[in-house]
Amino acid sequence: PFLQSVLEEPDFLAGRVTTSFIEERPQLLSARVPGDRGTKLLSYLAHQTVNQPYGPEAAIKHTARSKLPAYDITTPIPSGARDRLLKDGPEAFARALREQTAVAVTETTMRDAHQSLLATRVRTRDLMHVAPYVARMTPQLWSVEAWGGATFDVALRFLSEDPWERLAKLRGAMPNLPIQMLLRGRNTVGYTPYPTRVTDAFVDEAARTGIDVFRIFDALNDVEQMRPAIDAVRSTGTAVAEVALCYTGDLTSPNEKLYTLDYYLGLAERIVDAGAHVLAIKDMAGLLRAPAARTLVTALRDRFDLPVHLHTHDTAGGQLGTLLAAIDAGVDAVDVASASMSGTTSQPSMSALVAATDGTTRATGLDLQAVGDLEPYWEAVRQLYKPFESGLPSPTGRVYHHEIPGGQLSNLRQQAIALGLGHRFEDIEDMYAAANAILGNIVKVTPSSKVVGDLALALVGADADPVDFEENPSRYDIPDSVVGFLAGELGDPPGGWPEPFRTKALAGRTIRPTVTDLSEEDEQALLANPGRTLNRLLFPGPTKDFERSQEMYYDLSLLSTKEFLHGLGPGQEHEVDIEQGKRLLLSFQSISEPDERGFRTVMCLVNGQLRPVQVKDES
Ligand code: PYR
Repeated sequence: PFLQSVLEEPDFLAGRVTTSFIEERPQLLSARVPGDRGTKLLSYLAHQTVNQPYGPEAAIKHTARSKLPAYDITTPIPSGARDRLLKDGPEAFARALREQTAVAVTETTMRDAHQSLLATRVRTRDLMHVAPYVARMTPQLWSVEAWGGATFDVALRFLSEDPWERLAKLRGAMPNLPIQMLLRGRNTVGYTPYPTRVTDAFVDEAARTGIDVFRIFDALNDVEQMRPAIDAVRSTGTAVAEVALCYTGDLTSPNEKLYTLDYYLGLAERIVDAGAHVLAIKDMAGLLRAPAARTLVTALRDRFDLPVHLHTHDTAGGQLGTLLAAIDAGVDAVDVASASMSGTTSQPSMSALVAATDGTTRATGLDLQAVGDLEPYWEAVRQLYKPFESGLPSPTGRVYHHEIPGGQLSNLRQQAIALGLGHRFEDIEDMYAAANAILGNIVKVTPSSKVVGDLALALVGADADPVDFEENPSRYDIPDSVVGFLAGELGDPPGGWPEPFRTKALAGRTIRPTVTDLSEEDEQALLANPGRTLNRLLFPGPTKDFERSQEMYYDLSLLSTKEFLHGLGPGQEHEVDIEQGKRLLLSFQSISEPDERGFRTVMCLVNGQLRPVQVKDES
């Protein structure tokens, strides 16, 4: 590569070569780096090619990009809700939402839809290909939910991507649309509480990088657990604090004793007092039936002057009905996903919502044709990520019994399969309901849902009788998350603690201490490099894995998703734009039999030059 760079040097080509030629051109010596980058990427690709961790690639003839709409994205971006937010500020922006007639729409495909259908695996480049189209073809959106929730740790853990870079890129591509994130209160984007200082730094950095709307919730509906996040968002002065009440149970049922209308109104009052700009109903499992939506939305809007934003999952298949009932009752905004990424554990379909409200006073303003034109791209993206499909082929009414949130239902199936319990999934669903009852009929959403799920898997795995477990918990291994929950790590559950079970279960167990302060070194690091430091503070292990992957394989986000998942296809030449104007052509010629240590030699070609790469066969 060094020789090649010299041969391409303009002065060299023009014959202007002196003895100080190299000293004056240090870049020629660092020109070894592109070669290294190519080899690093090749090592990864060769590994995927040999080991096929995601199985053989689907025989798809087209690329996802070929399914992008026929729309000229060099045209100027129309103005949108973000322009109004920047001009008017969060209070007036929220007030305008409450005053508008059209039902406002949040598009969740870039976050919750793929979190709930494809194990959160959609990569930044697949979001970035469509983002300029979303900005131009659906400028009427109130917001695009594109960050937070599980996307943060999945980026570090499985995609070798820095979540902050994703946000910055999306911000650049959709300057007219508010980007919304899901923030788990004190748990930020993690699974246990972090010090308030971490929440503050996280919110600041997220707002600075591109978040306009923070949807904040707490997994036990404990307002105190959300307060630091609400304060942090309010003190940005520019971002919207949308605060959620998590919906569970069935408020229209005469048998509902805990999660009643009074419960939700009391909770909403505390949320409003805490300083919310927008009130969200977060129906994470899709339990909010149409009549309950009507009752709840009407009551919330009668009692408070904040706008109400409804989020649901279509697990049982009927949630468009819930959205329409809520719209009739005056709900101000709703969440939907592109039709090809909607339904079952995801949100209801955007096309269906637009079609159902067009011609009414509450029409969304979105163009049904434009919304439909974006669907083939997402359908093609979904094909690419087929290895991560949840395995839930159809709606399920069993959700009204087990109450498993959409995002978890798909995950739990995969966890069950990994534990060899895939064939007993219905037992796990039943045990989840039993575990919830034992833990005190709690709100179930990340991370409290993980607590219930961990317990259900442990009990089914141990063939335990839930009645015996409840009576004699000291005789059982209890997952750490469950012990932490019972110790109060996540806050206090709405129905109080289940006694005497709790005391019996905690007796003699080690409780992990909660960290409330940061070290002086971490404080300094937060000032110097907030994004990188937050990655480390929130997810030390995955951040290390991410950094190691960057060292070993360079920047994997440069690879197309087909290459990233399946490696190099036989007889195919892959183009990788390693930097502006620098393209590598990669292919492989042959793969040897494994040697005595189990290594295969993959004969690769980089821009026509042969490069043998050794790969351990792990298959
Ligand atoms: C999350 O916390 O990621 C959810 O989607 C609830």
